[in-house]
Amino acid sequence: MELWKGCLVVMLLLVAMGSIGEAQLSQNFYRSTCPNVESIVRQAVTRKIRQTFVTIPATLRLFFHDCFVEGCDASVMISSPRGDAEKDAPDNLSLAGDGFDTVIKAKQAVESQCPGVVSCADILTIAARDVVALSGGPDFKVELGRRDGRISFRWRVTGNLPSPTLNLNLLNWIFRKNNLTQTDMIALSGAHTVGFSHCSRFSNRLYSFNATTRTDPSLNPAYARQLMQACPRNVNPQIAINMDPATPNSFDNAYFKNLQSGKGLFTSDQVLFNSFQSRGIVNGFASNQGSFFSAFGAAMQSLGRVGVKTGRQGEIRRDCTAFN
Ligand code: HEM
Ligand SMILES: *[C@@H]1O[C@H](CO)[C@@H](O)[C@H](O)[C@H]1NC(C)=O
Ligand SMILES: *[C@@H]1O[C@H](CO)[C@@H](O)[C@H](O)[C@H]1NC(C)=O
Ligand SMILES: CC(=O)N[C@H]1CO[C@H](CO)[C@@H](O)[C@@H]1O
Repeated sequence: MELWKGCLVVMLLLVAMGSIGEAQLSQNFYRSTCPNVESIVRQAVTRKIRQTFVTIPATLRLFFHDCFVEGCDASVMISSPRGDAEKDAPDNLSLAGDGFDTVIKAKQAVESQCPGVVSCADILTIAARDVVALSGGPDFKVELGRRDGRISFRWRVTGNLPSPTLNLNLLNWIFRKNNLTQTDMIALSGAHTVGFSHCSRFSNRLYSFNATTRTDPSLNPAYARQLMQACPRNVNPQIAINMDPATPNSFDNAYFKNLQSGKGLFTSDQVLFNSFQSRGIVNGFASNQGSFFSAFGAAMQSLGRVGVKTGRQGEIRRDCTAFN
């Protein structure tokens, strides 16, 4: 009898400890501490988009890069005088300043109403959802309660972000490492329906594909000519082109229709249609925008859970670009 009681007490204790130690994200995390956080961020993002469209792709990509390196913890936001922070990695050339600026402005707006309460990681998460919703995409729910990280190193980026030359197996592997499925990976790649790419990221497909073929034969020939015109061999490295040649300014399922006609910009885009294993999902998203939108919302929620710090881990940064 005594033994039974003892066991029960120990079990209850373990259950209680589990629920304390494992703080979780939730949709209404700031219900009592900053109830208007989502409308404050939405307003700041709307204002920023009116200044420049680049806000949309820049913020969305910033969220992806933040989550895949060190988890969704705003580590990518840290600026460093020595050039050794996460944002200083070679991939930074492509992280447009407007994404950082969006988060900084939204944080200022939030701080003026709820000082010291909302993490930069959560503000980036809300802003990434908002830019999708404000460009014609789905308006999905986000989970909140992330804490900001205390680590940001350039060398920690290496190998964690997918390169545009990856094949399907490697893409699946790198997303799987982040608890994301192949369907998540394909839906998230649909983010390439907005935004820009520098010529250097795909010029190998135009001029130096392999020993026998100069131009990647899986490129639509008319599209290949168009790309060569926009990106001649010795192009200015600053030049960037629309990734979705059909509807570059709206978040829609045109990306998947482009893949069906050989107009995927990167190898990592086109391979989603060219591989038998993933083609069915691409065709599904191409023929039904609603199914793409719901898969994208679900995948963004899973992306937003990657490596998060919660409870008493990390900190609530005052300034998103510096540790407290
Ligand atoms: C599947 C693997 C992925 C690869 C290999 C990849 C690669 C790239 C590359 C090379 C660029 C061009 C950067 C430049 O030259 O400026 C780019 C742009 C972009 N990517 Fe991805 N990406 C991937 C997945 C994602 C995901 C999951 C998202 C977000 C959910 C995303 C959002 C974007 C956006 C919005 C841009 C445009 C950025 C801008 O215009 O400033 N990408 N991506
Ligand atoms: C070059 O690519 C083409 C098309 O994928 C392929 O048929 C050919 O075998 C490749 N050649 C070499 C040398 O890899
Ligand atoms: C993936 O999920 C497992 C189990 O929930 C978790 O322990 C792990 O930390 C997650 N990995 C990432 C990168 O979030
Ligand atoms: C704008 C910016 O931060 N550029 C840096 C990107 O990273 C390279 C090194 O990889 C630096 O030399 C640039 O200054």
